[in-house]
Parts: sequence; C-alpha cells; structure tokens
Amino acid sequence: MRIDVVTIFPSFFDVLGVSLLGKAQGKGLLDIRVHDLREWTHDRHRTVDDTPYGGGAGMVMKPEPWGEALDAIAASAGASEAGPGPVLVFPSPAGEVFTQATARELAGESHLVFGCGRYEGIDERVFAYAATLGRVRLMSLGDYVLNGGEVASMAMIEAIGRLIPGVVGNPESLVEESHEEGLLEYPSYTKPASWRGQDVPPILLSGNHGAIAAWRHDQQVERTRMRRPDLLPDARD
Ligand code: 6GU
Repeated sequence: MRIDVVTIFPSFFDVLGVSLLGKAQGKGLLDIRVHDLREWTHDRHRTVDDTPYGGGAGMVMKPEPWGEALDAIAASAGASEAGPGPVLVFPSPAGEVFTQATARELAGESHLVFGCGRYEGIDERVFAYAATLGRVRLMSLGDYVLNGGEVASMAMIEAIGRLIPGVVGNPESLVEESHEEGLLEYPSYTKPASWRGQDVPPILLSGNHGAIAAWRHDQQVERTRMRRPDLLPDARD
C-alpha cells in the first residue's frame, strides 16, 4: 500500500520509521511518503494560511498549495494506478468517526492520501477539488479536539497499516482484540501466578480450554457492559 501524507510538520511522522510500521516499510509492504505542504508555496514566507472570509477567529489554510500538492501526488501515482484513484483522508473533528470497520475498509485500498489541516481548517473548496482526484473521506477520531490532523493521521495510519497482511507477525493476534468481535478484549495475565497479593484467575491455570474460552467470553461481555454499553446489541437501535 502506498500512503502519501501532506503536512506542514513532516517531522511529526518520523515515528512511522520505528516499530512494526517501520519494519513493514523495510519489507516493501508499505510505502509511506511524507510531503511538506510548504513545498507548494511560492512566496518568500511560504504562506499556507490566511484570514477567514466572513470574519471569525483563527486562520484558514489557503487552497492553492493544497491544489498543487494533491495534483503532484495524483500525477506521481496516476501512471501506475488504474481505477478510482486514491482515497483522500482529511482528518477533521467535523468528519465521520473512524472505527475499526473504517480501518478494515481502508486496509483494502492500494493508495491513501492523508491531508493534515491546521488552524481552523482547510478552505472548503479543497475537498470538492480533491473529489475530482479520488474518493474523499473527512474522518474524526472522536468527540474531542486536537490542534491539527497530524496525530489523528498517525493513529489512522497505524490502525490501517497493522491490518495489511504481513505487517503483524501473528495474524491470529489481530482476531482476539478489542473491537474486532464487537466486544472489548478479555483480560490477560502472564507469570508469576501470584504477584503482590494478586493471583491469576485459577481457571486460566486449569488447562480446560473450553472453560477458559467461556470465561474469556464472559469477561468480554461484562467489561463491554460496564465500560462501553453502547457497543452491545440491545444498545443499538
Ligand atoms: Cl481527525 N482532527 C482534529 N483536529 N481533532 C480531532 C480529530 C481530528 N479527531 C478528534 N479530534
């Protein structure tokens, strides 16, 4: 999978070179290219923002550098890509919520472009223009506000990247996780069996695999009921 990131803070993405996603790039499973939006400015101050029409607080990202950046990425990919073009993801607290289902969906794509906005956002016309180059998705991590799209993009890239076959060494570890079965994950323990007065639940030492599976499922349901009742079937309409 190819991933392009457009940002005014390219160094935010240095961490993508470490851990599993770093290894995935070494193995050729992931090709992540980070671009500085200011490469597509033409004034001495490399200006990327301006005051909002209609007034209001803060600054808005100008459309022109975004247009040139997206054109350059589309042109560099166009030759090798047939079909509907990339998915262009714009992180935004005003977007649809990014979930594990979104991550699974986007993990099946061959090219993603993340456009990281700062300030009060990007000139709205950029999204309509981006829709001429591919499929546009405005995506939010949840109901809170970050300073810009960088950290949100990183979270989405990690969630998507780890679902690409070969990125996570043991594919089974992808299955028994929070959110993959619509429930939170069961609690895990390792040695020692007794630690600072707390014992590992005896069932886990019993060797009875059926009973262990049943206990783990009960734990998943109970934790989900306590912490995330919104995930349980009777909470959905
Ligand atoms: Cl995707 N962006 C920003 N700026 N804030 C957020 C967010 C995204 N998701 C939650 N808060």
